[in-house]
Amino acid sequence: MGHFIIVGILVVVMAILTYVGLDAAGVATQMHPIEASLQSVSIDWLWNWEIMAISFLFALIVVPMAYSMIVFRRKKGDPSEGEHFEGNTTLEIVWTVIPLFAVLALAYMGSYSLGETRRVDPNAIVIKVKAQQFAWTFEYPEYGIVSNELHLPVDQQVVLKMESADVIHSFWVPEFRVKQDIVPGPLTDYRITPILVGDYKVRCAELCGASHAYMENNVIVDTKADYDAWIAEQRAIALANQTPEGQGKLLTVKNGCIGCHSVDGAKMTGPTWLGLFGSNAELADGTTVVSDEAYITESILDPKAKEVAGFSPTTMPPYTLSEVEIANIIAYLKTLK
Ligand code: HEC
Ligand SMILES: [Cu+2]
Repeated sequence: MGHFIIVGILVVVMAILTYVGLDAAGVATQMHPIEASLQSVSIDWLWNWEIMAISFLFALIVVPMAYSMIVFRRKKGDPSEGEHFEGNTTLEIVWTVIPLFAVLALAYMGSYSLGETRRVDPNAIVIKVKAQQFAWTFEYPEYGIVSNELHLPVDQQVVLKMESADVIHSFWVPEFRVKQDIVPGPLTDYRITPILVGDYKVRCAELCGASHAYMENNVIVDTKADYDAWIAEQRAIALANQTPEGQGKLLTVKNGCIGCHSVDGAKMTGPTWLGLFGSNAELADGTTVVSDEAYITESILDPKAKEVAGFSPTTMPPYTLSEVEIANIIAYLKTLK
């Protein structure tokens, strides 16, 4: 009996030390970024319980093993065999029933946490998310707004209706914890209830091609007042954008062009659009061509036709846009001087 008491105490001490050690190493709690959504709270709760269970199970295995090896090791000059056992029914029942309850408890906690992260609020705001190589686009159908920044009001559930234009992408804001793949074809629902005002980033968590690493956009959790102000501002912009230039600009956001092209002279995956119209484009074969309507139209419909020096023509996908849409984009490009 004495051995059991000693081992029992050692297991408890070891379990606590393991947990404290894991925590100090950042595994238990500090490993996570801040909790910025309601969903992250139940996920972190489950995580923490699992780290505690792991610490205890580790102690439960390692302590009796080490204790037996030290305390019951063979004495000097004792050549006898160990005692022979023919099974122990009590022990077998105990080590079947206890793990059974442990697994059931974990299953319950897992389902509970999953249920919490999927809890549906009927008043959730609907926002459409489009993922494509290599940009995110956010549409607020209620207001006719399209944006490449995702603004969310704090303490209000939003349901993101997500779709992919090409390959598999994955929506991931680490501070929100929950992550959701976006597969071409079906619309995928994803619910978040932000609880902390701040600036975050969504990044694509599914390797989706050459510029996958740049597929990140700003996610801003606003106070209710700031959110309303942003919506009003964006609606005003959307109204002003009824012009061809405005429509063209919107198209470059909607189609993800600005994921590869800057409008301020910065070099990204593709050439900048600043001063593009009317300039001489230097091609990889050493010739130059004037960037007029015909050249730009060709560049959009068939990017491989002419290769701009210093860029790979294979990175830009060919687009099927109507004549009017292309005219609008060109009208917008003309404004970028
Ligand atoms: C995946 C990145 C990517 C996306 C998305 C993209 N482009 Fe490009 N674009 C490029 C690259 C790289 C080049 C240069 C190589 C070439 O000539 O094809 C280029 C070239 C161009 C050119 C010729 C530029 C010059 O300097 O001569 C135009 C015009 C253009 N793109 C317009 C668009 C439009 C409009 C869209 C959206 C409808 C778009 N691009 C989307 C990568 C991209
Ligand atoms: Cu992606």
